[in-house]
Amino acid sequence: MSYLKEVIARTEEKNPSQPEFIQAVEEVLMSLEATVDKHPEFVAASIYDRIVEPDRQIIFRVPWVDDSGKVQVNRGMRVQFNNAIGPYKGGLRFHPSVNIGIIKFLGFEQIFKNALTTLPMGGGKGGSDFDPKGKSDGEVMRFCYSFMHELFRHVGPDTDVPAGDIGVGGREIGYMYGFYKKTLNEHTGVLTGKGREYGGSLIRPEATGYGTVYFAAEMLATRNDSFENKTVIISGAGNVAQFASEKVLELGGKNISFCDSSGTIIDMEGIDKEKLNFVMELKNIRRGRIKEYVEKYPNAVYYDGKSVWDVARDEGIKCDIALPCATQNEIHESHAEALIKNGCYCISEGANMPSLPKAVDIYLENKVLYGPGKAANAGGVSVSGLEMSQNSLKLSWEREEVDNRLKVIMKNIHESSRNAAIAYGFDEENYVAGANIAGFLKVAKAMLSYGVL
Ligand code: NDP
Ligand code: 2IT
Repeated sequence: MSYLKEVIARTEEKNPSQPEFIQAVEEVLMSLEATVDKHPEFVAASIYDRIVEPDRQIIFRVPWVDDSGKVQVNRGMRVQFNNAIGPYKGGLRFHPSVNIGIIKFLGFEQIFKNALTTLPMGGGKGGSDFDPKGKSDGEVMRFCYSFMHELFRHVGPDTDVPAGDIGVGGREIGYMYGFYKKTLNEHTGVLTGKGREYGGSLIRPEATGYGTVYFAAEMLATRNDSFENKTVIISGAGNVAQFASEKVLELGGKNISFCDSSGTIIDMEGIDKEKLNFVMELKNIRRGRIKEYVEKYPNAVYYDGKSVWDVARDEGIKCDIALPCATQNEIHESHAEALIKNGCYCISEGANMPSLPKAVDIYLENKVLYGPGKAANAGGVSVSGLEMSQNSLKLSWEREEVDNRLKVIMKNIHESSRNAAIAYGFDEENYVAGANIAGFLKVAKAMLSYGVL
């Protein structure tokens, strides 16, 4: 058995019932064989075994009172995975499916993603099995206060800086930041994704979706191609999906889909600015379901209970580019095969680990331009990093300045992934290996400098 397979086997044994975490570890380590040969010092210092073990995991009770006066109890958690290159940094996810294995997979991915951004940020992730869906603003507020009532003692602007993820947007960040500020009597950049009025950065809401499209544009440019006149399929209907759709439109492409966990809409005429504004209002203000899209735009079709990828496969829908922006493991082998058969040749992941390993194999075998999440969706955390910089400087930058920095960062991530792939003997278009190697090397070298800690 190879050295890294042994590391994976040990990790599996120590972390039973955490399939998403093991999947993420396997995906990263299986790209790193070449680093074992080139860097015997990493093996000597057991860097691989150390990097798969979080620095610490905090799990806590979150009690709160619902609108009927009943006491509810959720579980909160924060995994501070690795701070070799900067303070822990990563989102908070509020979704009923959240468990420690999912938070560890996200935290592990975050280490390498953050290293790729060129900014000094370590990896962390947190969240709760709380479901914000169907809750009143008051209930969400009381939950967020209770969550922060414990989390505040573990985070800080130079220690650990959480942000949003699924189920955590501007509203939730506002409640949590307010509670932190009041508790510590301190206005510091402890969270990112804050409102503009109290220290948030322009472009942070847009950053993940825009960045995913910028990354795809970089990949396309290597083949003298662009978004112009391309048909695009997007999954999800939340923060990342909405702003990916906006940027696709700006670059001359046509997005034809959105979905949520209830179903999918397909609009073959394309989702223009007016329709996108409707989706933003529906999802962000009224907090409704995507199904309502077809009531407003009857030429579109709603598929109940099906993901975008199911619909694309079963209806044979053609597209050039796919941007998965919903959740992990949404694209299975049969979806990947159908996408390629129907003409898709570029996939850029706004979500974290949306493609199952078999689907990734199919992309690579078919020479699809494939940007894995840790590279393609790094725009969000990058602008979080820029929000931290602005908070430290006690300044705020203009929209253009932040957007230009975001573009440069996405370009750099694309280039460093490509260069690492070439340097370690992979095809230049193997962004999976390239991103894993480039991210890993930075963190591993920093860990080595500290000795055995
Ligand atoms: P949101 O909560 O804003 O939106 C999530 C969207 O995905 C919703 O439409 C939701 O539908 C759908 N979704 C979530 N879970 C499922 C599921 N199990 N099955 C089907 N649909 C689902 O989250 P974001 O847009 O912020 O996050 C989307 C993805 O992007 C996640 O993978 C996240 O980790 C990743 N990401 C987010 C970043 C950010 O800055 N926000 C940064 C980098 C990555 P429903 O409303 O029905 O739940
Ligand atoms: O997965 C991610 O990169 C995020 N949810 C954003 C993290 C952040 O700190 O902005």
